[in-house]
Amino acid sequence: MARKTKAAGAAAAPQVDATYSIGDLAEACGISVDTLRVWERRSGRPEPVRLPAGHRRYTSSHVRWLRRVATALAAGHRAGAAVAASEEQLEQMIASAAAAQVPAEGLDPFFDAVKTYRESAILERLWDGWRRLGPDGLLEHVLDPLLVRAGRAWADGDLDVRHEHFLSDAVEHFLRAARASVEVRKDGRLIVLTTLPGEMHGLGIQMAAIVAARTGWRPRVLGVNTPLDETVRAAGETRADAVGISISLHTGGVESDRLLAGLRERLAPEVRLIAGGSGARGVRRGPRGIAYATTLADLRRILREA
Ligand code: B12
Repeated sequence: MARKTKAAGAAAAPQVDATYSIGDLAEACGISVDTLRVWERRSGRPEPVRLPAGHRRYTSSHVRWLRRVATALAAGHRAGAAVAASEEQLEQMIASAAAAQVPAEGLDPFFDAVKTYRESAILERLWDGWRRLGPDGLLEHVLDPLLVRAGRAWADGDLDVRHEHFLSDAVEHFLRAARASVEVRKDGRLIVLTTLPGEMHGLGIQMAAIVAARTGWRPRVLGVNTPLDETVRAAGETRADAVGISISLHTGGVESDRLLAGLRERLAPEVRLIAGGSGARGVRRGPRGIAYATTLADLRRILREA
């Protein structure tokens, strides 16, 4: 991964894609216009760009920033603190919510194993968690915080790209093996799992596939970065009942909303479209006809009720 670019709670230069009215911004972030106005009055953020005629406009970086504020709120942080936070602090707020769930023995042994390239130690530890905490507990209380912390450690320079790639590969290895160990009902309903074009984060769909299989559904995983038409064709060919899309913090935003809306339009109306992942978080009002799953527990509920 490369270093982060600057995100914006402040106004961007007027010539930079300043295309959102406050209503558009509210719609894109799932935060009401009234709330946005209160925040701006109290803290000066989001600071709009002023057009020559005096109109206030917002940019896609405002959208991205506000969605992360919404994520921090969803994790239980106060609005005043989240809105005033620097980008780094906001990341920490989001990450600390997951870290609070970490089991007593902590995550350090994973990082020791990563830095010494001991894949078997990582896998043994994950299988041990699978047995002790159960699949749902392992996914939620170990893997989720582990990956959040890995992202944090990378951003802080405590984990190098090679180590982070090594960890991702070991986790993927584990998730595939774990899914193979779950008995899949032959008559279960079918869900196609993939990511949008441009999205390379694929561990979310591997996790969602385990949850689906354990809920009695048959998962079909297409991997990452799938063109919309290919996803639509796969859904038709498998006669899928649902399509699940994972959206990372990196790609979540207006463009992924646009792609999701396009996918919704092209899928047969009876096929459910479910979006999950931290990039889909905080969106309370995304494009129509899409169920947003903030957590794997949400996915379980949606699949059981479907
Ligand atoms: C591993 C990783 C990678 C790996 C992915 C490998 C792989 N096989 O997937 C690689 C190296 C490819 C990668 C690349 C990049 N990454 Co990266 N990556 C991560 C890391 C550490 C983990 C991602 C992950 O798998 N998380 C676990 C997922 C599953 O968690 P989740 O999204 O919260 O989802 C949960 C639920 O919502 C649910 N869920 C997930 N999916 C779904 C789907 C459905 C249908 C449902 C119902 C539920 C559901 O399950 C999860 C568990 O509860 C994160 C750190 C983090 N905080 O996530 C950074 C992170 C996402 N990456 C980041 C960045 C910047 C990048 C790059 C831009 C770096 C670069 N310049 O190359 C690229 C972008 C690639 C791209 N175009 O997508 C940033 C994004 C920051 C931001 N806010 O924009 C993060 C947050 C790291 C950080 N702290 O800065 N990355």
